[in-house]
Amino acid sequence: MDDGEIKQVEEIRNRIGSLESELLKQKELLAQHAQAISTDLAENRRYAVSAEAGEKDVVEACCNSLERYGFAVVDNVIPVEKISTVREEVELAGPLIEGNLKAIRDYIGTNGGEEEKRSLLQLAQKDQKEKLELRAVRRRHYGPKPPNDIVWMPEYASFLAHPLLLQITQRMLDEHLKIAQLHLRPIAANSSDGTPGGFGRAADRGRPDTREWHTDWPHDLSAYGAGNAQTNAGCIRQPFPDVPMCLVMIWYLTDVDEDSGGTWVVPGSHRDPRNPRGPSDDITVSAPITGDMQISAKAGSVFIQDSRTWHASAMHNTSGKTRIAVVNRWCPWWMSVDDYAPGGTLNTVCRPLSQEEYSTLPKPLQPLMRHLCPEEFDEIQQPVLDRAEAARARTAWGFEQLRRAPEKLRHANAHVRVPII
Ligand SMILES: O=C(O)CCC(=O)C(=O)O
Ligand SMILES: [Fe+2]
Repeated sequence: MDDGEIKQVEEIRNRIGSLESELLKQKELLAQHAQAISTDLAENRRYAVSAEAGEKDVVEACCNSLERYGFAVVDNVIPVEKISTVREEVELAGPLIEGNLKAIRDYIGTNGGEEEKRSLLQLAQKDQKEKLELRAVRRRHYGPKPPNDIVWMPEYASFLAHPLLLQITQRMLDEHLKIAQLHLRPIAANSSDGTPGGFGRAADRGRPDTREWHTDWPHDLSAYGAGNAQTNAGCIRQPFPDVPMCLVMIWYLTDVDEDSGGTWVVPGSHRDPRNPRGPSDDITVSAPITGDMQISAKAGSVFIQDSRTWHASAMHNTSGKTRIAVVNRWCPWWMSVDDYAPGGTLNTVCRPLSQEEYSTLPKPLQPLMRHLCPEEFDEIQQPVLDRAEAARARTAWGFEQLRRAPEKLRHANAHVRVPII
């Protein structure tokens, strides 16, 4: 490089630097309007679109909302005439799931480490003597787990792989998807004995001005098990890369708003480098944040959020009715959804399915849950295969050029320039 070119490069780099700091300044200015933007967003439900709006419009609106705010709602996913059937099924499933978990907990007891509990459950599953519902997991030598909650909810299963949700998730994440977790998330109503409604420990509940901010796996900083290697499921390190890695769906089966368990969110937080649980981020997890808002949606709607979005379950519910909801976490094939937490026999991560349970799932749901069935070979799925096939063909074409006219290769990539910033 001669002196002139060195100077030119420096000028361009300085210009890029000042554009970047100008961008930061404008973002800080925008943050001053967070409350107003958020109030407008909540009042006008600008994050929501009806499933009946037409496929292209729904997918477009939903992906735009996810990109800008970090969340979206698709209204009317479950047809009105089906909602009570699904809700009743989920209400019945709750005690079955909890009853099974309690029986497992009673069986393994509170003494001993995770390794002992794991071996105990391995034996229990083998002799099938105890009245415990347990299923083998895909990984060899790992302990069995309670079955995936979906086995108790066949009606709900018929909606889970809704074509609109599939399209939205495929566009945001990748074409081959896995449902990595699925669980119920009821929010209690105030009870007649005076126990306040809301999510969390009874002693912490009841106030509309408290929160339990967090982000979701794989962006859940405490990773379920925190400092315990047996139960830590892994967490992406801060600052999170600006890539959506998991979409969380909350299927509301009762109406939700400020009084009845609408999810709390901080719009735009999916792109903020801080985190409510971040040890160095100076945020109080239990306090409101300027610009926070609660989702409102009718039963049958699905709330979708980027796992990086700061959010919280409502710690109050004054509606007089339990909020009924099912949560699922959808990930691309490349997420390491079930590799860690060897002692996490009771966590909700990748609860397995027997082959029979898997084969009775609705056909469109099977590809999303195939990784949960140890007997199934979990192959890379079609659109991802097509991409690889296209890359193979392009590579072969390149070598074809080499064989045909190697002397022409010298300038073949002359148009390819990579900026070194
Ligand atoms: O209960 C809600 O509305 C939020 C649920 C939630 O944060 C979760 O399951 O990760
Ligand atoms: Fe969450």
